[in-house]
Amino acid sequence: MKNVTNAAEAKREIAKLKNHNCAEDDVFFQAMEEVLLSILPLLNSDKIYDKNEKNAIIQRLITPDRVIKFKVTWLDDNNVAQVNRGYRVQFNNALGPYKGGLRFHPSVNEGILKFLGFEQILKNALTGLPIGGAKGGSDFDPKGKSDFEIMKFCASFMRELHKYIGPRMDVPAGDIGVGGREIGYLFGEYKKITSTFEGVLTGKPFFFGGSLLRPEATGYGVIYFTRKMLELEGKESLRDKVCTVSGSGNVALHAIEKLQHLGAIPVSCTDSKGTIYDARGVDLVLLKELKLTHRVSLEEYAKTHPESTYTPVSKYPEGGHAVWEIPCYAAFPCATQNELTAIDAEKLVKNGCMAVAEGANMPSTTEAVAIMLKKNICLAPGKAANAGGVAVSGFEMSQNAAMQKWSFEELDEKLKATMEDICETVSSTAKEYGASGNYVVGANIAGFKRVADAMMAEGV
Ligand code: NDP
Ligand code: 2IT
Repeated sequence: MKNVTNAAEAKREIAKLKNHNCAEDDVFFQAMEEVLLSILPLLNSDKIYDKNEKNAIIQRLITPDRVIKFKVTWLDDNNVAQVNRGYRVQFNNALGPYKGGLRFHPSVNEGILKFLGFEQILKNALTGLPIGGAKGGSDFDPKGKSDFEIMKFCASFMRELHKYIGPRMDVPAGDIGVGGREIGYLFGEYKKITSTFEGVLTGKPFFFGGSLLRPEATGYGVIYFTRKMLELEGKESLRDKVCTVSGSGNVALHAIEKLQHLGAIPVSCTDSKGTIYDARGVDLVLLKELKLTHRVSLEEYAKTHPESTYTPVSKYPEGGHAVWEIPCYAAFPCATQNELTAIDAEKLVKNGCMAVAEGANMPSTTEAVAIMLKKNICLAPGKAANAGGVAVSGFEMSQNAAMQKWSFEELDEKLKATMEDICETVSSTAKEYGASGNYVVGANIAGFKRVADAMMAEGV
């Protein structure tokens, strides 16, 4: 891709690329198109990134270093053989070892992992830590599986994955469907195969090499980022404000927790089956018990709190989501990609929402992003707002390498400083390139520059 200096040229180049990829790549193109279109102010003003044809920097950035695909076979509790697909997309290691989560969800395919790996390159660059970008996972569905089945699946997945990872090569972590339990089983198998106890995975349970604050890091980080963004944009703080959150997994639970610490009133959560709206504020103790201990549907929440409302997904008209209809000061999509559509964005605007901070990766559709930016909602893109998770993963790598354990308070201070630093960098970069207040442009340019500079310095 050469001489891309305007939107039409960028779109033409993307259309050409599409011919060489598969149908599963829709979300990958969505992520790539957002980045390429929003870095145009940089490409136009600093010709070394684009006009210097010798570098082919964009073409190199959007092509993964390698995509590893493998078969995962395991025996279920009835001793019946099961087969899944495993993947690791090692996208770019210009800044450091490949780093990024593993997702276990029936929807997982190569296109989704390419989109996530691509986003991870720029996100990891924004943290300022020496980590490259990757993502992996499987179409395995952990829901309804026994602990023993999860263990057998993880062991089988690692029997293949271990060949491609290492503390200086590629360091996976969690994502949807992969938490401390799964990381524990994956780590146990890696240790058995290689006879080494090393920081090859992050998000490990604390008592064998994990970092304090890693479970909380992504959710807390989103709120630290939002607090700083509201301050920089001269908006009112989150205190006493009604906020909506989607998801009820790792990111959502800790975003809700930090909102409560700051005196905000998070009133919602969702899962794949429905939405809870609890106007008095979410009962986080109950929610954690339902989701972390019992792993049951949110319908159970309404049984304990009949004054809350449960809206099943099936009862909601196509193209919109009940959670974004609730009037709020700030909204936090923390479940999955494309969960906030144009219809939802219009509702947020109509209800006077001031800020949207993405805890999930690419939760807003392209159309929703355009609407929110046009209507001056402060939009914190996922690659900046949710970078706290991978940042504390980076801190876990440091602790493992130095055989040390840092305190919760020390890590929390570092997380806060990292999120505020990312926010300031993103904001000042947007200003520098004539897009003041546009955090999407700021995040993409700031992340891209760091990676592109390293790639050029390292040669072709
Ligand atoms: P979890 O598996 O802990 O929770 C995921 C939540 O999202 C669950 O409530 C789940 O509902 C819901 N969800 C998942 N898929 C869908 C879907 N297709 N439709 C509707 N709801 C869905 O994952 P995390 O909290 O870790 O991840 C959430 C998001 O945050 C993802 O986009 C992830 O990539 C991103 N992220 C995660 C980080 C981390 O450190 N964990 C770091 C940065 C970003 P149900 O249980 O019913 O499936
Ligand atoms: O999307 C993400 O940043 C993650 N799932 C966390 C990655 C990591 O390596 O901690």
